[in-house]
Amino acid sequence: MARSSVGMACLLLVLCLVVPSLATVYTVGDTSGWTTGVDYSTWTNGKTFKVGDSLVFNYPTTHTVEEVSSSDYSTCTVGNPVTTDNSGATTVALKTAGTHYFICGVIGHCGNGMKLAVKVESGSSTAPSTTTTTTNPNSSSSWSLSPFVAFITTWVALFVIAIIS
Ligand SMILES: [Cu+2]
Repeated sequence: MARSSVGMACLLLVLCLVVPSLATVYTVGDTSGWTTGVDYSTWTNGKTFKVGDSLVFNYPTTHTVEEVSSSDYSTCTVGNPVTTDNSGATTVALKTAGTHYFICGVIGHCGNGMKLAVKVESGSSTAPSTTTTTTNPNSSSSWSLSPFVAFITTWVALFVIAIIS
């Protein structure tokens, strides 16, 4: 009996450690991908981006993905990127909080809508202040338990198991 309790406790512990680390992967523009004529500010509406999430840009190689400064984003200035890629499938890990700016490096494309600003929140914040927390089918936000909650849950579970056995 004691052995099965320990096994159960270990299983719960593993679950509680794994679940919060599941990060959301966002496909930019969803089925439209990364292209001209899409309003990416509409696409970001209602989405809460957190540190650890990532963006996937899918596009024909006639486009590029460049992370740029906020001023280059505003003015659609190409040729001065922080990072650039033209592989056709670019995954960008959102590693830091703050707003990240992406444009297409092909002249004229940024002006035609290929500009994306993503506001990234630190992973520890659970209550987004401005974004409405409507249920979004595209994001698995229900999985993003904070590590602290997981930690407490784990120890409560262990305590209960200890009492029962
Ligand atoms: Cu382009």
